[in-house]
Amino acid sequence: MNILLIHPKLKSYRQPKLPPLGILFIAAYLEKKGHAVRVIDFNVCSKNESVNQILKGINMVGITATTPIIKEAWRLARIIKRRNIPVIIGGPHPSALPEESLRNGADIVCIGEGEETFAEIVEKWPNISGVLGISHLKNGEVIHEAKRPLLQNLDTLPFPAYHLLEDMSAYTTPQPVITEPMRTLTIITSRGCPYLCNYCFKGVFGQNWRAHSAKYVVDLWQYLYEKFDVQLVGIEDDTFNLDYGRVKEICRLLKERGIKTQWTTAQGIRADRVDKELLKLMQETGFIRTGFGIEAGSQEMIAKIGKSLDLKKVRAAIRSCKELGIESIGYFMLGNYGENEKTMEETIALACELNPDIAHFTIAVPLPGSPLFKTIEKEGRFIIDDWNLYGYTRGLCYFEVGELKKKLVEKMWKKAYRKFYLRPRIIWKLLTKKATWISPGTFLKAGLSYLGITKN
Ligand code: B12
Ligand code: SF4
Repeated sequence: MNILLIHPKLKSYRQPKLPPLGILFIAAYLEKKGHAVRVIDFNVCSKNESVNQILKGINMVGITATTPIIKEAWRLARIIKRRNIPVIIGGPHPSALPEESLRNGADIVCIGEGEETFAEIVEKWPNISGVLGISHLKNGEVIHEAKRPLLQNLDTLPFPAYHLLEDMSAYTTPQPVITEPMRTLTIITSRGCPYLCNYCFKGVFGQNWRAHSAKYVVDLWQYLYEKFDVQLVGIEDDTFNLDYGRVKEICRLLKERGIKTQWTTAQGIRADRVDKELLKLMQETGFIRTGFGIEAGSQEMIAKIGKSLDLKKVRAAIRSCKELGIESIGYFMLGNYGENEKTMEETIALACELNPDIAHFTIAVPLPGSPLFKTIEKEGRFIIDDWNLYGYTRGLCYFEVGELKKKLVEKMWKKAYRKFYLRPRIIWKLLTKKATWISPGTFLKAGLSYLGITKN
């Protein structure tokens, strides 16, 4: 079959441009089964093709979607369906709310991991009843087939089909504003997470952490380094360092094979599963920057949001990064359930005390399917219902509950950025950083929007 896989354009705000790994894994799996696959990432697509040209000879289309791109996915699905081509939508958002996508243009929704599911749909089409892990319409009625068990051995998956990316040079580093541009590709080395943060959606990869072996990871790394001349590898795992021994082994293999890339763990690593020795080893293999998901300013609030993280270990991890010269990014969240002005002040104070190189403050987003969403449904009030606006970087408040009001949360968000960044030593640090001057316009724009002076 000729299959087209699409990553819809994110239109409502700016984000780093990273390869759509979900559909790249599916593409590789389908290619291995003998199908011809094309991938279009509308976030970087520069070709000027008509819809007819794009869809010529295509037998089936798959579209990936998170919440802020789901409406664009539906728009594309409706255009494609007018040509009688079946459309499957998958990814986190439709996995949480499958019926909604079936009512808006999808023939089938894939819930959870998509490699085996998509391959089976292709094989059985149009007799898809009984395919595990899908929802579909039968005579206008929604049918939810049984769940598909998660893949047990991730190493059986072929490498994501990076070779199908139409313009590899268009992808940015995970932190484009603060990083000098260089050939970057991202990888994901594990799936699932055992923690229980209330704002997180876990309906795709579940609760059990499954990882590619160190050998698979370094084979992939070497492939990107040698085949595509990658200079920076961005690890996008939720919890890359859950297994301390695996990280050590990855570093050992990187050294042994002489792979000379820089690398980062921008999504964040667990501060409680890293120490100076490991960070040093990582640094020796090109590791330059890491994020830490800290989220709240007191141990009590951290417990309330289900995060399970010892702040003493966060302090130690950031101290080690500073001592070694590894750049650190602190992720902090404001306006989560159970917060008030005092707890948000504590978060801002902790950010200033820890003083990572970069602090990101986000307002809690009740992602569909997350525990937070369910709590707000029961106890609070959603303020924003347009999925296009669901994103952590906007500085918008999404819900009100108890004493937690929109005005307060948005005020605290602006205060957080101003308090953290408008300190002389931080301004000096930013102004003396080479990356600031590579694209001063972008830097200024981002700065003004984060300080609440302009819109994102
Ligand atoms: C890297 C990452 C990013 C990167 C960008 C990724 C990209 N290329 O667009 C950045 C930092 C820019 C980012 C931004 C955002 N992200 Co993000 N991100 C991730 C992260 C950590 C990894 C994504 C990834 O590569 N996964 C690996 C691949 C293999 O998994 P996958 O994409 O889910 O694909 C599998 C299945 O979903 C399914 N599938 C996917 N698509 C399709 C399509 C078809 C047809 C089929 C059959 C199956 C299928 O099969 C795939 C293989 O098994 C995930 C968490 C996670 N572990 O997945 C969060 C996650 C996807 N992000 C999330 C969110 C909320 C966002 C933002 C809204 C936050 C923000 N900053 O504003 C934005 C949205 C941006 C956008 N363009 O959509 C949520 C999404 C929840 C939701 N309801 O949509 C997640 C799940 C985190 C979480 N646990 O809450 N993100
Ligand atoms: S936010 Fe990160 S640590 Fe928390 S449950 Fe989600 S993936 Fe796990």
